Amino acid sequence: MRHAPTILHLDMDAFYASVEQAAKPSLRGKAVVVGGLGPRGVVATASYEARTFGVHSAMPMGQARRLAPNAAYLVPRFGVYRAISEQVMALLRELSPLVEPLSLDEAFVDLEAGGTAWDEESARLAGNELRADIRAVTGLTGSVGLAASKMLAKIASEQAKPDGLRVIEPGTERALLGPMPVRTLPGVGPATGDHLRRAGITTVEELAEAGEDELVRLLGKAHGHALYAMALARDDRPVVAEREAKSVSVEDTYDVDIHDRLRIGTEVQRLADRCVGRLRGAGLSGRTIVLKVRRYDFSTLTRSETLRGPTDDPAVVREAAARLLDSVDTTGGVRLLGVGVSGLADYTQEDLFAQAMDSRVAKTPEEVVAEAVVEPPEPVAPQWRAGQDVRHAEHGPGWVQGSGLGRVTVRFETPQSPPGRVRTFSVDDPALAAGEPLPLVPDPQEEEPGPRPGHPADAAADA
Ligand code: TTP
Ligand code: MG
Ligand code: MG
Repeated sequence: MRHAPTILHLDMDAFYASVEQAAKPSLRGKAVVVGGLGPRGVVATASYEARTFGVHSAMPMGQARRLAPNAAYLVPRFGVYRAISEQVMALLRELSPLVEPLSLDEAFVDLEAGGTAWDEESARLAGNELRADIRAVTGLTGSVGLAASKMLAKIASEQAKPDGLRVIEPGTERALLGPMPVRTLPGVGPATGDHLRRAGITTVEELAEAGEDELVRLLGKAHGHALYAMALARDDRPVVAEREAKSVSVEDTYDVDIHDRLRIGTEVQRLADRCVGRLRGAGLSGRTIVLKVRRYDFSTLTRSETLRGPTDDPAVVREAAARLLDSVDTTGGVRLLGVGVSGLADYTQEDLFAQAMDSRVAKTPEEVVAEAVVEPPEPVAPQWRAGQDVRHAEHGPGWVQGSGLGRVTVRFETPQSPPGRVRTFSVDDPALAAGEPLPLVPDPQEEEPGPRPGHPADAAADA
């Protein structure tokens, strides 16, 4: 392990909610909840103001509304979050070629590999400059953790939240980790956490005290061994730049094509178990389960299913693989079967991007590599959804504050305007149309913000 805190972990603060507050001046300093607004919707995230009411990610939306009835409830605008994520990742890549994104709002950076930092002082400086740059470019805050390992850098950024920076000095790691829950460690998902709790192990200290042999007995060789090392704060995992490398899969080719459907099913279950073994051994969990089938005629199919959150649970992977197999025609026989998990995280997080689809699975285009995959039909969205960008022919840009009973309420404000006024229209008012998201930070090339005579975007102001 290195001796200087030169692994940086960045995580944006209340990411989706902060973006919405930056875009919508009337929501700044207010309780904001972003998530699925349908009957089975869940909270994606809540602003820090909303968290004081107890609202948090993954909570059913109904419960959030009871806890914080006056909060603003908004649908996610993924396109905007993705664009800001790219700006943040670009700033990270200026610090080092070794940047490992974990999600839209989060990444590891190896500062030493980039020559940006070599000791505590230079690391701290780089972290502070990064935070300032992120604020200047995106208008948002992020928290930075610095440590000598990935595991501790992530813990440090969590402790720095919100809008902070924390350094964990090499040598102090074990004392810090000891009292923390086992779920703090990478590779301890809900399933492993339950398993350990039943064995009476709830803290990292108890994990270390249990000893390596006991952990291997409880969790198997690879996983037990890896977890024991983590409990002692030994974490040598490198920061890995390629996301593509982040999948784990196993496959078998059969000498004789298998025709028996039951036998194919058993083989898939066996492969799923082996795949989870590899996954756990690497201290990983993943969201996307992939099934590969090569048929007697060498035609090869891939089917995938993306779960709501990363898993390291063999039962979950087995079930998903079995569901995928159901959709594959194997008459004629198969000569190769494979099971893989991608969309990996080195920790387990209830990730609920999928809730917007109101189903337990969601497929995103790049994850579905199959010929002839049948996409679920697009849900018929209500015309106006709270949080959505709109533009009115006369009043200009705004966002939907609410709709119902044939009316839609729009607040007319932009990221650079003061809090705006609300107006109500008929839902089919021809002057109202879906709008484009506006940049959170004004383009530095542009002059003072304000009406630009003759500029089409400001026609309303001129009128
Ligand atoms: P997080 O970084 O876990 O949370 P956060 O950025 O909202 O708040 P914090 O300051 O504690 O980091 O997740 C980043 C985004 O991912 C979050 O804004 C919304 C989305 N997300 C979900 O959609 N579902 C989830 O369960 C979680 C945890 C996050
Ligand atoms: Mg975050
Ligand atoms: Mg995050």
